[in-house]
Amino acid sequence: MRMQRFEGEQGKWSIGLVVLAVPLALAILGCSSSSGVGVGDKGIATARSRSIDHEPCDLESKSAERVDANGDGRPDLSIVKDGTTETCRAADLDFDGRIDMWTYLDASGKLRRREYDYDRDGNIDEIQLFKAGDLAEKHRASTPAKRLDTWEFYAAGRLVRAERDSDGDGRVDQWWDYKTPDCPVIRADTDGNGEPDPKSEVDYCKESGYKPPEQAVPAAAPMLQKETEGLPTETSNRPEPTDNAQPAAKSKEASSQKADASGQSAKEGQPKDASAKAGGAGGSAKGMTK
Ligand SMILES: [Ca+2]
Ligand SMILES: [Ca+2]
Ligand SMILES: [Ca+2]
Ligand SMILES: [Ca+2]
Repeated sequence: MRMQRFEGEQGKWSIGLVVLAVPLALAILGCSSSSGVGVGDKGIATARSRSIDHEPCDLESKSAERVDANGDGRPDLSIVKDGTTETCRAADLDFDGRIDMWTYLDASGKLRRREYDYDRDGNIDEIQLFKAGDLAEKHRASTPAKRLDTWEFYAAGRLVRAERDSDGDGRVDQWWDYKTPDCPVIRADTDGNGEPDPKSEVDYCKESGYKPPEQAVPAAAPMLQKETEGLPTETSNRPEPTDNAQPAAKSKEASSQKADASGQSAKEGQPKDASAKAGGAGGSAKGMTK
């Protein structure tokens, strides 16, 4: 629910963005780096800095240009320059007196960074980093905890992979690979060793039967949207890698046999076996959840 609002706000602001920041739209070069990244034995990120670091942009600078777009007497857009070159700008897109978007340019005027406050609480919720003018990374705080928990990586404008710290302990515990835009393969660290568990892999579209709507959601949305829909992520209905349909069917059968068997389990070998089977299936499912 919350993320829906999140994306809605983003959509709304992109209108303001067009109005206020069109001159910034073209960009070729940028620089970015991910700080505080821990890398595991297999070369994957296992930890990331959760702190949301606002990059300074001196709005009080003498040379800053201030624009009062709605004529209410306070500036809604401040443009900070180094000499004649713009270095950063801050925009209050909804005129509530709080800055919603910060934009940073490199020395040649190319877009290199953006920061957004989507929910208007004065805290940055998302940092975007650009390389060669293209979106390369989004670092997001998807909860009100004022901490980063989601790191998205883009190539050619498309979300290709994401990392999540779903429990807020500073360790990455989900790795989402978007081989196609709407069908991530999700791996999770459920045993707490900091690396994806071999059996944790979930092909989202295969297992949920989800068919992505054509162009219905922005490229960044699917991962978060799916979560809010409560559809399987790392926790539920995880089949064995060998056969998709089998484990669910087996488990169902086993549990119904277990129900039948209640009260007569000692008499016959068969129900006892089914009961054990059910226990086994339950145990394996449990092992895959956190
Ligand atoms: Ca104003
Ligand atoms: Ca605002
Ligand atoms: Ca915020
Ligand atoms: Ca974690």
